[in-house]
Amino acid sequence: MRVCVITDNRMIHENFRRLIAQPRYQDTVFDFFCSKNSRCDNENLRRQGELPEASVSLKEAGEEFFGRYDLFLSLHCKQMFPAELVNSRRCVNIHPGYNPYNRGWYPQVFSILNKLPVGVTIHEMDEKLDHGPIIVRREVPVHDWDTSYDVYNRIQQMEIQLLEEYLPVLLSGDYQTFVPDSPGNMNQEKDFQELCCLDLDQKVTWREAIDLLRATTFNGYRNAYFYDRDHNKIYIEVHLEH
Ligand code: 0FX
Repeated sequence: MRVCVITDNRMIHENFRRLIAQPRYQDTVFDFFCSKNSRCDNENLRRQGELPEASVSLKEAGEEFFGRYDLFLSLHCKQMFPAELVNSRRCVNIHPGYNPYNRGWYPQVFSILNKLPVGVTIHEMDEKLDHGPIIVRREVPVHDWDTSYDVYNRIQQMEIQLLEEYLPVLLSGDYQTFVPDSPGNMNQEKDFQELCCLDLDQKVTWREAIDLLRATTFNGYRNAYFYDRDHNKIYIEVHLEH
């Protein structure tokens, strides 16, 4: 069996490589790719070996490429899978969210704000974003003192755990799926950008203000900001202690 793995996330990439090194997967061939598109500036990470060396643009790749594989695995792949691919081959996505809630960009950010469940979903892919029959989904808790970073770390641990548990059946196809009752909701990158721009004159409760700050606090990223009187951009994050 030959599997095409596409990933743009170093943590999942590293852990998945470790997982498939187990003897039980030695008869399966895994080919790794990262995305080749404008969203991904993967050059440095590829050079350092943190992302796959080979890259692929699924929009440009045709039947010749698709036909090489029995299964496609999207492990945080930042490109849409084309209709011709999802409709002709088994394509499975692992998504850092609890479908169908807050599909799309940075689910934990939006779950901190709208209180919809968050977690991990492994699902078969269709033409819509983070959509398709669910193989397994598992929720992670969100505490009042969590930032986006805290919840994301919890989600990533859960992703590794679910991949360990489910990889054998993902390969064999021996699983049941279900379709959730509602299409849920979806967020895009621009929704996140809008959240980050704070309006100092907006009237909100303390609860809303703290939620917005913790939803945009993520170690290593400067997200939320406002403009001071001299039109300087001032970044802001929050520190919470339990
Ligand atoms: O790989 P990933 O964790 O996930 C994203 C989407 O959220 C997901 O729905 C999609 N299936 C996948 C292909 O791409 O994204 P990331 O590694 O770019 O970001 C991880 C976290 O970092 C994100 O949840 C929030 C935080 N972050 C990221 C950026 C780029 C920020 O707080 N600010 C940022 O500017």
